Amino acid sequence: MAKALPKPKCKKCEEKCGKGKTSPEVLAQLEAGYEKLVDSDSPSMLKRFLTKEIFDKLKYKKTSFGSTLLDCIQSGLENLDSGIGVYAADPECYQVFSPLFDPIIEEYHHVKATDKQPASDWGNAATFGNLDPKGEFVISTRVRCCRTIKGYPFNPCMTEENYKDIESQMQAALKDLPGDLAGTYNPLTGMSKEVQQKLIDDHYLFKEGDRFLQSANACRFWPTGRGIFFNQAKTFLMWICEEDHLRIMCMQPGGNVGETFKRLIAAVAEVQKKVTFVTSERFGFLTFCPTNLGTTIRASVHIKVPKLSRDMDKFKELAGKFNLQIRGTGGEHSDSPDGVYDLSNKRRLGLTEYQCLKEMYEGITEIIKAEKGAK
Ligand code: ADP
Ligand code: DAR
Repeated sequence: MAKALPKPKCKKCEEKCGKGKTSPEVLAQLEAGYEKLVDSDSPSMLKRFLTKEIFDKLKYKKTSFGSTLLDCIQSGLENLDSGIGVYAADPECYQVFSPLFDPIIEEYHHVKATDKQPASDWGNAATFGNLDPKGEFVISTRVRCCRTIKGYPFNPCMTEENYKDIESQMQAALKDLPGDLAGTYNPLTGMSKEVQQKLIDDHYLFKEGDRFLQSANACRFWPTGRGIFFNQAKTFLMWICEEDHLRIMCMQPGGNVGETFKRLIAAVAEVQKKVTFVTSERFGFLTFCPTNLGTTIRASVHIKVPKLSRDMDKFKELAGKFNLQIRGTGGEHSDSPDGVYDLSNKRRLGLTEYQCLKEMYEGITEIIKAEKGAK
């Protein structure tokens, strides 16, 4: 596991950091929320894996940051339509609340709790060509990864100072990047609503007000410390302090996965010269959400599959066969009005960066074959 980060100075966390049991107020919220969850038909992994035995075992526990079980599950308690329903409120949560996190991680990433994350291996990006040279199906390609910066807790335990410090550290780190990586940092503070909405509509910027993140206390002090860096061509972008401290991504029109991935490899190599990331032997790169642990890579295409998407149950089954996840084109929890879908690798832990890309590349190749052959 990563070395314990310095204790946070935020008031909220200091209140919680007090020794001794979880406060009566938190316990009452936990009991009431858990009862509602058990009585619900929530599809979340939280509902499936938080048995009464595990709940009773974890409800009094606290991390050295003062995070409680409630801090980890309140998003899933408040949003019963969650798919997962849990976040690690700080890096220690994966250990302190492992009876809940471990089965979720094992099922989501198809790994065993005893597995160790393989060493980073980005492989040779040139192995991947263009998925759709004729441009019949693939509209655009994006590859992203997440990073936690050493010395800072996760969103729910961050102070306003923490947000400002990360933002200024990254502004300095992103100045004078070489070649086509050079670009500008655009803080959300002071950004006009029109500019912000255009960046969101063009799929560059994260949405605001995600209810799952809000319930997880990941949006405090908004928009302080939040922003987006992009190069001139907007083929290399970085989100600062959205769900994770950093989201590093490359994207471009068309299906040239190799080119997109090659640029991301170069971008990560430049950033890591200036910023120290938090990693763990078991989980690789640590992230706020357990679905992003390990390589943290999500490689996606926006793809036109009008025939396959006529029968969504069959489409989901086919995508699942290749460990692909289907999303709407407006990002997570969005739908697809026009038969265009966001297809990406689902697994990120227990395999290397190269293997994530390979799983996506081979899966999308099969999806295109199936779309061509569909009636
Ligand atoms: P994340 O990949 O970090 O989980 P989301 O799924 O929320 O982020 O997507 C964030 C934004 O990235 C959304 O606007 C989404 O449309 C855009 N996006 C994701 N994949 C692609 C892609 N292949 N082409 C274009 N935009 C994409
Ligand atoms: N709201 C969470 C999201 C799960 C994965 N996506 C992330 N981390 N952005 C859910 O349980 O649906």
